[in-house]
Parts: sequence; structure tokens; C-alpha cells
Amino acid sequence: MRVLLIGPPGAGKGTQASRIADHFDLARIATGDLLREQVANGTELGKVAKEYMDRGDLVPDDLVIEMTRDRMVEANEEGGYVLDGYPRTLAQAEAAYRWALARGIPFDLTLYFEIEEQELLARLAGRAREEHRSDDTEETVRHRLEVFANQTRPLVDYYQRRGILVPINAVGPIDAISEEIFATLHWHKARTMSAGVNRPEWVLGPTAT
Ligand code: B4P
Repeated sequence: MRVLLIGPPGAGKGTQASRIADHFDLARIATGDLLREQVANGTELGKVAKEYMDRGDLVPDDLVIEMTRDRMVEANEEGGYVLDGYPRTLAQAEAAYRWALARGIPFDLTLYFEIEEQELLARLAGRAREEHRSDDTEETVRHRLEVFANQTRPLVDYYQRRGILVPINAVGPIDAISEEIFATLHWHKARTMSAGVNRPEWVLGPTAT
């Protein structure tokens, strides 16, 4: 199973991605965590990425695309993955699509975490107190929400046109949201295993733009 999670910062992608990975025995590939690891290790990529992350901007597409590919191949060989935070731009989505198509491993499902801005601001203020993340200051969070609206929200249409988008209500108890997601994924798994109804991304045509 190859699943993507899309949602604004603080929507709970990281929280739910870990649970999905545990429940379905999938690898979790979280680009935010991978980038923070690069920053902590002081790599060249980390040095470049830090500037963008601290401002609340997205790290340049080519760096993120390159960083993510090998992990996707490894994880796919081990049974699949949940992608948390990638793709985040149309350019990343197109690159991921062409790359996956060429290998016959298109994405199965995209979960879109729906949530109001007020709830996001409250959650991220909580995370700022607990985790001291340099990109969780109020000003940076507001900027990240704008970046999401301008650069990432268009992916909702993109994956809807591909027929693999499922909206998830991301407000409520964490366990209840996990249950909704697990039910969706179990249903999808059962459906794709029955003959003739497998409709992954690639059967919908070479491009959705
Ligand atoms: P991420 O690490 O992906 O940060 P995020 O979007 O804020 O995280 P998420 O939505 O996963 O929130 P979480 O579950 O932790 O990215 C950080 C930065 O990395 C980006 O701004 C960018 O610069 C860079 N980056 C990453 N990917 C990139 C890409 N593809 N291209 C370019 N740049 C990229 O939840 C937040 C909080 O809410 C937690 O404290 C949690 O406990 C709480 N919470 C979760 N669910 C809840 C619920 N149901 N109720 C109440 N609280 C809840």
C-alpha cells in the first residue's frame, strides 16, 4: 500500500502517519523529519534547508525530490509506505507521479486532512511550548498556513482529478480520527484486492494537469 497524507501544518499528519505505519506495517517517510535530521547532522542539505524551514517556506523542490526517492524504493520493496509531507507542491506531485509511473508503483490513495485555521493555531501553539520547534512561532505559523494555501492546497484538486483523494475530518479525538483512517484504508485494501476494481493513480492517464 502506498498512501500520501496532505494537510496544513498542525493537521496531525505526523501523529496519524505513525499510527497508520504501525497498524498496517508500512514505512513512514516524513520529509519534515528527514529535513530536521539533515539540519541536526549539519549536512550541506541541512544547512540550505534550515534557512527555508526557519522562515516557514518550503525547501526547494529538487532537494526534497532527490532526498525522498531512495526511501520510497526501499520502503516499497518492504511492503509499502505512508508519505507524510510529500508531495507539497504541484512540481513535486508531477515529479513523484512520473517517477512512480515509470517504475509501475503509482500511489494508491491520498488522505486530505480537513481542519479550520483556529484549531491549527491552537495546536501549533501547544507544540511550540512542548517541542520548541524553530518554525512554530506565531508569525512563522501564519506564513506556513499561507504557503499551504498557495502551494499545497492545489494538490487537493490534482489528486481529486486522479480519483484517489479521500477527505478526512481531522478535528476530534486522535483515536477517533485514526479509526476513520484505518476503516478507509481497510476498505480500500479489500476493494483493490477484488478483481477488476483496482483504480490506482496510473490508470487515469499520463497527466492530470
Ligand atoms: P512538517 O514536519 O511536515 O510539519 P507540519 O506540517 O507542521 O506537521 P504535521 O501536520 O505533521 O503536525 P503534527 O502531526 O505534528 O514540515 C516542517 C517543514 O519542513 C515545512 O514547513 C517545510 O519547510 C519543510 N518540508 C517538509 N516537507 C517538505 C516538502 N515536501 N517540500 C518542501 N519543504 C518541506 O501535529 C501538530 C500538533 O497537533 C502536535 O502537537 C499534535 O500532538 C497535535 N495534534 C495532532 N492531532 C490532534 C488532534 N486530533 N487533536 C488535537 N491535537 C492534535
